[in-house]
Amino acid sequence: MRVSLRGCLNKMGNFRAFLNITLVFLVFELCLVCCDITDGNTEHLKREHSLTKPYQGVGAQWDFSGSTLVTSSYVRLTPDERSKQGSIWNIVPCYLKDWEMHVQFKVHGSGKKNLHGDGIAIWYTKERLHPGPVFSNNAHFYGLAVFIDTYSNDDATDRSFPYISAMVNNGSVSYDHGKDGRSSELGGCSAEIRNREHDTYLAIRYSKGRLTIMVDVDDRNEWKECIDIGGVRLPTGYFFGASAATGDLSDNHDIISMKLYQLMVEHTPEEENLDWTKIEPSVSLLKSPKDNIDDPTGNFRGTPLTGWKVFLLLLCALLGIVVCAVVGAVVFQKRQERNKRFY
Ligand SMILES: *[C@@H]1O[C@H](CO)[C@@H](O)[C@H](O)[C@H]1NC(C)=O
Ligand SMILES: [Ca+2]
Repeated sequence: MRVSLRGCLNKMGNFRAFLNITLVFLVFELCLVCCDITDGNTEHLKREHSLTKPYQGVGAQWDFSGSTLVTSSYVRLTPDERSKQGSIWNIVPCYLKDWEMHVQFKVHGSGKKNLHGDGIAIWYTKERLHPGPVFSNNAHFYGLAVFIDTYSNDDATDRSFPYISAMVNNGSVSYDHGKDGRSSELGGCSAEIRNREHDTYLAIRYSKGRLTIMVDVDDRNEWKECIDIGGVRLPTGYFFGASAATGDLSDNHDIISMKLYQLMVEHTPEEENLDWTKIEPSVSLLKSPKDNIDDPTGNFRGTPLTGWKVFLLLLCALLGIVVCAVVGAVVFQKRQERNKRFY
């Protein structure tokens, strides 16, 4: 009798170990599934600020101006011809505090090395459809500009082109086209984006005062950091746009897509209560612009653990605990019953 009781208890022990392992796996799988949902990020895509193939019905959300030509597979800001200027502008102002813009683009043409230009600019500005000399847009702009500059206007330059750079302006500074904007740039990097067989991408992330620009131009499906600086202040209520220009030299400047994602980031109540539309575009440069990368005011590196993710993780944990409790209770009850039978 005693022996068989111990045998039974041993079996119960094995069964519990098995159950425990199963449970751990179950909870693990559950968390994986939960996490997958947010990693896809698709639920944060903001259609009203995005431009995607085949561009049907986007006329309600985007203005196309100048030489811009819309086909079903690309939006061509300029053809590979001299003295063309084209732009596209989102009609809907953006009131998101934290966002990430993914731009899929293609710059291509028949020009040989260094005989092509001028490039594309991506904008987040107060004004829209305001023509000027900076990649066909206004030089005294308010807001953020990211330049994909394919032609080196400054002969003395030591950097290799195409060159990607960023600038924040409050209307007081003029982009110096002759110097490729060097005096006003916040940072930049060279990127071989022209006449590539594969697609090229640029990502602009603005969150908690941190501006991060990443490129994916080598067809490896991974972002490479180009610019990452803190202390950047941009208001809400500005407009996204893209523009391009050709001069004596030219290229096809194509936008394939612009996708805006909302980033789920917590803000303090004080931050929430501010009127974000009143913010003056500025950058607090603690050191020289390029050394500004370790500014502690922004903490937005890598994949953020967004509010949504935290919620899902907590939900997973809670589900795990509930499942554990229920199974534990059932096992306990079964065991009590068996024990009763033996005594
Ligand atoms: C605009 O920027 C310039 C230079 O960065 C600065 O001197 C000026 O104070 C700014 N103006 C406002 C209104 O913030
Ligand atoms: Ca240039």
